[in-house]
Order: sequence, then C-alpha cells, then structure tokens
Amino acid sequence: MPTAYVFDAYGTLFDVHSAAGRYRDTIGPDWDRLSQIWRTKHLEYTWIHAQTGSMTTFRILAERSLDYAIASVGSIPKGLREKLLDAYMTLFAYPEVPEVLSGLKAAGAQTAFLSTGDPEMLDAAVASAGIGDLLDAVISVRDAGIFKPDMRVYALATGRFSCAPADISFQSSNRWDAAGATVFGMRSVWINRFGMPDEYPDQPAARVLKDLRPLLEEART
Ligand code: LAC
Repeated sequence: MPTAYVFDAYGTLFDVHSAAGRYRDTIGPDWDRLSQIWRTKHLEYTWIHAQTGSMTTFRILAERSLDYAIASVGSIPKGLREKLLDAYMTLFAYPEVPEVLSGLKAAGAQTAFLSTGDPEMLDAAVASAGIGDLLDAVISVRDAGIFKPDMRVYALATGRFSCAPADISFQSSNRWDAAGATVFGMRSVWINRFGMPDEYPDQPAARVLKDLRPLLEEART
C-alpha cells in the first residue's frame, strides 16, 4: 500500500464547474461554455507562467481567465463576475470525497492535497467541504514558487512525507498532471470522470478510474 495518497484539488476533489453551475439560470445557456473557457484559460495561464518562470497567484489567474471567458461569450449580467469568483473559493466537493478520504485514513494511509491553488483558496475550499480532519497536509505550489507540472512541485509531496516518489499514489483528473507525476516517479492515477480519451502515451498513468471509490477497495485489501 502507498505511504500516502496525494490528490490534485481542482477537478479531482472539487467540481470546478460548480461555480458557474450555481449561476446557470442567471448566466443563461452559455454558462457551460463560459465555464469551460474559464477553466481552460486558467490552466493555460499557469503553464505559461511556469514556462516563463514568472510566478503569480492562482487567484489572480482565476480573475484574468474569467475576464477572458466573459469577453469570449460576450457579457454576463452585472455583478456576476464577483459572485463567480466568490463561488470559486467554495467549490462543491464530489460526493465520494469525504468517504474516500476517511476510508483511506482508517486503513492507515496518509492523505494530502498537492494543488496549484493558493494556500488561502485551499483552506477555504477544505473548510467549506468540511474535510480538514481527513487530511494530513494541504500542500500548495506556492511553497515551490512555480506551477505544475514542474518537478519541484511533486517534490513537495515526497519532502512532506519523507518518502520515495514510488511510495506516493497521486490522483488527478487532469491527465497532464498525472503525466507530470508519472515523470516524477509517483504511481499516478488518472481520475477520468468524464470519459475523455487518453493522452500523453509516453507518460502513462498507472491506473485509470472513473471516480475515487476504487481507492478504498485497494486500501482495505
Ligand atoms: C490543481 C489544478 C491543476 O488543483 O487543478 O492543482
């Protein structure tokens, strides 16, 4: 059994589309397109900042990517921009998250987040999901001074648990993030919630799951 189960946060434990989803009636039929553009641009901005060695915060990039998404769909009702940004601080956790984290802890594993989110954003998300007691560590890329998938980010987890990369099972719904963990030497588990086609054949995931529940069966055996 792995020493620690380390999780990506956004998209893996928290539904990034639940922010726009909460306001779908106000935004109208474009809410889904707005949310997809917001997420895609948010991630792209982190990669470009990592590649150019210029660090900023995930919160600032959330604002810039939302502004791009709003401009792309035309406009949204007045006042909604701030509401969407507030909602991003308290995204809904996927339903199996508390059960899986508590089961892994009961089986003797350690658990943590390893996320691109700012520490303040992660603290708010953990508090609103009520899962703080189920985590041994909440690790932000801020401690590495660079965004994923730079190897220094994955090294924060092995440093925290004083273990080898192979002793960590790293779960991410972002296929590119699982690829990064594979390169670092972790056992990467791609949580393919939406049945997306596989990518990155040179950096394969060790396991592909539809959600987090099968991790419990593994930890109990
Ligand atoms: C994270 C982003 C990649 O939580 O979803 O690190």
